[in-house]
Amino acid sequence: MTGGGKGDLPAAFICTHLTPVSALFDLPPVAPDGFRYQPDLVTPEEEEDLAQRLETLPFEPFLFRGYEGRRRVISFGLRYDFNGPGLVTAPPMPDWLLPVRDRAAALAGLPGEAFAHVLINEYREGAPIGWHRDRPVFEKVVGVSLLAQTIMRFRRRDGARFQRINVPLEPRSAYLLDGPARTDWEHSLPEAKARRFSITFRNLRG
Ligand SMILES: O=C(O)CCC(=O)C(=O)O
Repeated sequence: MTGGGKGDLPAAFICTHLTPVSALFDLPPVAPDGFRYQPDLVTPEEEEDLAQRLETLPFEPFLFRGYEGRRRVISFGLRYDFNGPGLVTAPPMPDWLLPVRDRAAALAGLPGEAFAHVLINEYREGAPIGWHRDRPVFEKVVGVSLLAQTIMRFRRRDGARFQRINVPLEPRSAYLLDGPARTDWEHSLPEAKARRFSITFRNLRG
């Protein structure tokens, strides 16, 4: 790394190593603690290639205890079944996902193989994801965004009110949910304005 100003630093470094401006001026935080953002985890060429491969997968509607969500999903490695058994075995991760998995794992400070589970979400226009925290059986989550921009909304109860933070997610970026961002805050996404895929990797809590 060259010794230039802050503009030379990768965004992920800035997020973790510099005092946020919000802390200096008593502004609301820009992201919950434990959230990390990495722009351009994949190149535009990789995004196109991944999107073409994802098109061919047999996505199914997300089912949650009799409720059918508008997003469609597919899992590899392990699958979390919300309709009874919980964690079950899923088909192995395809080879073409492994380079992205390894980069996602590096963002979480993990070896690639630690991400034993991937859930791929397909949001067609109008499909949201509601308020939730990921299942406690999982530890860290890294999500890779493809095709469309969205906003990750966070909320945390603060007495009778909610504290809220919105974080934009750009296509080809990745985010890490760890620490309080993972366990204290719920997250959701608004209805998609255009088709978006997210590739979300998770490791098992030790
Ligand atoms: O699409 C996203 O990036 C969010 C995915 C998510 O929250 C989940 O799969 O639980």
